[in-house]
Amino acid sequence: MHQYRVLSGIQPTGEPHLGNLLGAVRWWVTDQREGDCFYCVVDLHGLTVAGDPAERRAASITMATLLLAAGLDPESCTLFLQSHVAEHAQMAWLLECTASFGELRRMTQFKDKTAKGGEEAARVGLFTYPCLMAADIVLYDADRVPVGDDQRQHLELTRNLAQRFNARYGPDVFVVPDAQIPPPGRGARVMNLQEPDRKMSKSAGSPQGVIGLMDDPKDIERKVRRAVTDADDGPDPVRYDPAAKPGVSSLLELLATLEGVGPDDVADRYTRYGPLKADLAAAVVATIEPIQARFRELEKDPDHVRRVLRDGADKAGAVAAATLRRAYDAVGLLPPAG
Ligand code: AQP
Repeated sequence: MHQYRVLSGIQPTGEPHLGNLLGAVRWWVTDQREGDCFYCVVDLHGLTVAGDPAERRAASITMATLLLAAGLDPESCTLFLQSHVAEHAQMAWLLECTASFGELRRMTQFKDKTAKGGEEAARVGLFTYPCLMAADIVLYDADRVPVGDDQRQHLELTRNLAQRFNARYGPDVFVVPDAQIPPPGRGARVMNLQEPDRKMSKSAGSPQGVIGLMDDPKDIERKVRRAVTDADDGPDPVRYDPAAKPGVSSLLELLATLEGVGPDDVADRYTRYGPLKADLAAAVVATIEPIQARFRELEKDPDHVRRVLRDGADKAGAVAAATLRRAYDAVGLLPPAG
């Protein structure tokens, strides 16, 4: 019997990066041994931005393959594609009718993602996407949601929506989930190596500062070697001081996260940037290379990955259907005659 229920997801938009791995996916791998875990490639979320249909299809399979390569075991967790379980979109509507326009307007990710193109051109789905994310979570009665720090606000919204719904329609309709965010400096917010004030992202920021999980080891070494550091002040420039030295501090956080120690402990071992960068590059390559090797094996058999997703959707769909029916009954939607 599992102690707790987990739900988390990742968008198949762009190439996943070290931030996705350290902020979320590696926790998924750990949790699958103890929790009843549902992991979802959230392809519907990907529709909030433009994309080519053929590329979308390929990206979904690639992302699922990569998650298996990173260590998800279909015997220990349920891996599925969001669009294979129709209840996600249906539940999202209930939550759009629970959320207020004002609170969605306050979501910083919407503001960030519309900053460049403007609100006029933004898809409505980009605005309502936090309700779909909340639907993903409540459908599975998830107690825990392992995510990076950038999702903190969306998780808070999910909790508010679940509590509001329960207050209106019955105390036990939804489980109110907790965000499971890595501790600060331990992968919660991996920064872009070229822009240490901005998180590493699939879609924004300097590509030279993003370490992709499929990057060639030589590229990883180059990106780490060229990572922005701070002015070389004094005899011991390698200090952990995120406010005054954001560049070197984010490198220290990365190496610390990979080694499972504190950033100050890592800083104590170095007096110059060069050796720190060399060790960091080696640690990143050592983490990513086995994932890439498994990916190359798994991608030879895409039918296997599709079967994993089909079986996952069967299992996820049964749970989701029961929760949706419970929510429909609670709000007063008449069931079809039996
Ligand atoms: N830089 C990061 N550090 C730590 N965790 C991160 N995550 C994302 N970036 C970092 C976490 O990865 C999970 C999956 O993210 P997502 O695919 O849902 O997309 P996102 O959060 O919007 O991240 P991206 O990479 O910036 O994607 P795009 O560009 O597609 O929007 C989440 O748990 C997230 O917190």
